[in-house]
Amino acid sequence: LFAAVEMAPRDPILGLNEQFNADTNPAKVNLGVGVYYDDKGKLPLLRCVAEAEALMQAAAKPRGYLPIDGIAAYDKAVQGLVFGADSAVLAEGRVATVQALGGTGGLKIGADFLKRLNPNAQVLISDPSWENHRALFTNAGFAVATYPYYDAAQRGINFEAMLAALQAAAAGTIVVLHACCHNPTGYDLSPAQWSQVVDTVKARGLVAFLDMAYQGFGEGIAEDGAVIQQCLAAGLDFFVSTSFSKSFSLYGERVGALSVVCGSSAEAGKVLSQLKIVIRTNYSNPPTHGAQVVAHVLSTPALRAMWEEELAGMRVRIREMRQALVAELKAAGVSQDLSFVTRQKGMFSYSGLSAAQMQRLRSEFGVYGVDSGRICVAALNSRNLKSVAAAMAAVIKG
Ligand code: PLP
Ligand code: TYF
Repeated sequence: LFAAVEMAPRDPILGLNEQFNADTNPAKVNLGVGVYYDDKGKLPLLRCVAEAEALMQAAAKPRGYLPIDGIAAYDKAVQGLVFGADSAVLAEGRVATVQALGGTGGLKIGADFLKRLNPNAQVLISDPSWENHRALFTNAGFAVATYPYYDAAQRGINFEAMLAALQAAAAGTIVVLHACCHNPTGYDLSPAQWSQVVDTVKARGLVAFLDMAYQGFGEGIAEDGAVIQQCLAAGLDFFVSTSFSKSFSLYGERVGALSVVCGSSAEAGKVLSQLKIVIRTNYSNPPTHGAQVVAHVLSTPALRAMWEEELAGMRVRIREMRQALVAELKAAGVSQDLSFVTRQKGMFSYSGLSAAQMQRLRSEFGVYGVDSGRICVAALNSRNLKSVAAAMAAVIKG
């Protein structure tokens, strides 16, 4: 039966983890996968999460099946966070939100629904993008192409080319956009650039699918979600996937959501019924624990304030690491201007290093980043910073 099965390629990023784990270099540093570690190099358990769990434990409940679309209080809390609690679109009942298995699950439910809705649409993702975007929409049955994004020479975004590609896209084209903290480059659009993108999406009849996996890691919760307000103001129907993996440090709990903004509450009701079919025929209904934690934190003022503070702490620490990395590289004798690292947002930095340089970092120094030059700044800390900077300086200087 399985004689003809071929070995599938490893995930380029998760595969790096296996290589890292096998490396016996005691000085090894993992800057590959996008995970936030604290200054001690530990994966944090947020205090707001621990407190919510303690409260839940004290009032432990039996575990029945959840509704297909998840915990109602969770979906409502997600809507409040993403769209603003007193947003008109919520009062009008125009948003269909379902609990999902992480941000990936939200993307997948959206992709499967879109495939039923508009099977011949093309999907455009940024060049480059999170590799799973391509894989996920391809597996959902779509033809996936890219719109220009990263401009290596400018150390930024080739915005004119991006906009031109969107202007040339056929009506109905699904455009996957990183709402904030672009993965992998770290370069985000300015509010004025977003406004042009939103206008183009509207004028050309494109379908915006916003992937929000890092809300709160860029400038702040509201700032990072500002593009959502622009889409609402433009009157678009659009998709938003939400991930709490990073912002709650709940990676393994698989907590996320999909929200679909519709033209009316009647439409939202019908869309929700379709999303439920996608869910039912894939995994029936979602798990309880992580969503209960997040719902609890978001809807309890004291825990919510604690979360916002802890999230701000992560954001500020990453920023400090960006500045410190630039300073250390300079101190290590790198003469080129690397200040672009501090203009980037979120967990990642496109360092500009070549694949050969990234491979040297791994083999000679035990510093693991992605061959594209992407490093996870959120894995730098005051202990490993100097050795990482020294290794990077060595390969940059040749
Ligand atoms: N989208 C982007 C851009 C990501 O970087 C990630 C990272 O994991 C995800 C989605 C998926 O998030 P999750 O782990 O919650 O599925
Ligand atoms: O880009 C990253 O590192 C994170 C984590 O298939 C990740 O988004 C990477 C690859 C993958 C799933 C998650």
